[in-house]
Amino acid sequence: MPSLTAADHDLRHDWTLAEVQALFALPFNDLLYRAHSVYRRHFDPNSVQISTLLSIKTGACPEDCAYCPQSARYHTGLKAEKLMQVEDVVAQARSARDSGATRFCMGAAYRSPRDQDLDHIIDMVKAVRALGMETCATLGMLTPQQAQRLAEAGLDYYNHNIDTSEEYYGRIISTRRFQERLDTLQAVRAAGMRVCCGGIVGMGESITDRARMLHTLATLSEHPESVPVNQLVKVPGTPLESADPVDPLDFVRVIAAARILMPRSHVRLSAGRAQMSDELQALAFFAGANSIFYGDKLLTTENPEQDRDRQLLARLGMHAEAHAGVSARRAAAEVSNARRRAAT
Ligand code: SAM
Ligand code: DTB
Ligand code: SF4
Repeated sequence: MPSLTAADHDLRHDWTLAEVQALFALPFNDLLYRAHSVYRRHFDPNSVQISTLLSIKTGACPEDCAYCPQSARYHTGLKAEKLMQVEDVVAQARSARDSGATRFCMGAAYRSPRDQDLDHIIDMVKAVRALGMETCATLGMLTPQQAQRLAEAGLDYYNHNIDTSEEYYGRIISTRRFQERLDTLQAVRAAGMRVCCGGIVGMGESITDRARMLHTLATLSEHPESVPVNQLVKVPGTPLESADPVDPLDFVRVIAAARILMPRSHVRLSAGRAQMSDELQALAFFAGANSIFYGDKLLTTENPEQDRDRQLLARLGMHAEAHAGVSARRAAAEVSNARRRAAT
């Protein structure tokens, strides 16, 4: 019988909460050393997966998520917009592809989509896929039938975040239960789509809450293929507008712990990068983050400008990860363009 390698031993689904808490209690350098060692056994540490987001339906959401500028309950000055036309979405996806993104993520401010909206979104998924990009959508809660329809349309990933620990969830959202998030994740898996699921750091949660959130993800029977770690973007008008800032080193600890717990997943350094220094982002990449949102906007808030990101990746000697449908040649050309721009 072939013997198991260290990489095989890294992958576990039976983590205890005490083990996860012990990771958070490690001295920073010990945690980073361990995370980076795991990272190198599973990935090229100089490669980063690049996604671009588009808000296809903005604002007027009936949910009360305390972090979210799109909830109808808060006065954030955001202009609500109806579901976009398919051709406008395709034009944005093409431009994201031409800038180097390999995955296009369509976000809608729904509690759950209506079936007639889903018809329209399915047309978007098919059209974006036809551009040779991976597709992702985040539309709120899905029924098993809706998940099945999206999977049949060719949707590659579904994003649905648990956001925080089950224990802290009620402090952030009162209009749905944590278990409902898990039910949708189950429906997405059963339909055969890949899962993108993570959370937010900086909502006043304790370190134990962060450990519990990662413990929930790392003990799913299959780890999410993509784990976005968002730093709260404090939007004026939301209940969390004045939340205490996160210690940047504590943010990196969450990335490192996610890397160790889910070694084969892409860990995304997600929202909040516009508020981070290049050095902090570099540390997050060292700790095992290997995916970013690229483009000047997230859904409704700012992301770093594309030029700043190109320069950062070039300074770090990092390159865009190609996916099967996108030629490695185009990704390489993108990196050499970025290097050229950074040098000028
Ligand atoms: N309505 C759908 C839902 O809630 O699943 C999809 C869109 S929602 C905007 C997607 C995710 O964005 C949320 O689950 C949350 O993790 C993240 N998010 C929203 N507002 C944020 C903020 N101000 N800072 C950081 N992350 C945020
Ligand atoms: C995720 O975890 N973060 C993204 C994406 N998945 C959908 C959204 C971040 C939103 C930040 C606030 C905004 O721009 O509205
Ligand atoms: Fe609505 Fe999603 Fe924002 Fe919650 S996070 S208010 S469900 S758009």
